Amino acid sequence: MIELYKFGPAFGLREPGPFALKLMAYMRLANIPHQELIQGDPRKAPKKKIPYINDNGVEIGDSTFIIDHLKSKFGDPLAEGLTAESLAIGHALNVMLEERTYWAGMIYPRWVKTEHHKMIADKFFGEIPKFLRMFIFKSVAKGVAKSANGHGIGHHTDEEIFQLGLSDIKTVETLLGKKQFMLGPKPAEVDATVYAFLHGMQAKVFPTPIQNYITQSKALSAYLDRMDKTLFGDE
Ligand SMILES: N[C@@H](CCC(=O)N[C@@H](CS)C(=O)NCC(=O)O)C(=O)O
Repeated sequence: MIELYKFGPAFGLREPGPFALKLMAYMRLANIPHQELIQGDPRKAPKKKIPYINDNGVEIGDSTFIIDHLKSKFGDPLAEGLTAESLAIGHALNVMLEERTYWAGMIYPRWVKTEHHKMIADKFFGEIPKFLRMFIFKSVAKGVAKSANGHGIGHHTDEEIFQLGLSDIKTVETLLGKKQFMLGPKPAEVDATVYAFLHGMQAKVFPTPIQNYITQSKALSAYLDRMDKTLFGDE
């Protein structure tokens, strides 16, 4: 049985790591039998990031390469009936959410802004004694802020960052239109990504203009509910 390593539920989210949630969603949509296990330490992962899988003793990191591996083994049922153009739209959406929206809507409000640091530290670093916890957390958060500067997003103002993220979310909303799922009446691979990132950004515990937009949008909220039911039923 394939083992999927994730952080595990936190902050009222099914999974706080959007890439792990994307993979959980993909494996459910593609009906791939697997077991989900908790791994809170990304240093143990083959690419030093969560998620990763262990498939019969072979560890694979990075959600995109993991999905490529799963497709080579189980086929690509989620692409059935879709045109090359639809798949290209899915690909573009994937890259937008993973490479930009993620920074504006998740990394920046959770790690760079300081208002939620204590809560995150208590949740993720709860095993570290209290007197050391904030010290260690701050040094990790400093590293993340440095990555945000390396990415470029960290150099923008608060207003500019949320403006970028909001334009991405509005693009998702426009492309969804009145459809049930992003590319039509059935969920496709891109729905795993869209669901995972929207789910993470709508978290009440991290209020942002993006979080507010998603929760106020009837279409996006209904989409999230529909995806959640499809993936988890009444779980
Ligand atoms: N490209 C990777 C990104 C994974 C990723 O960024 N994971 C984050 C959590 S959302 C992580 O493990 N961060 C911990 C770290 O960098 O130490 C994928 O698609 O799996």
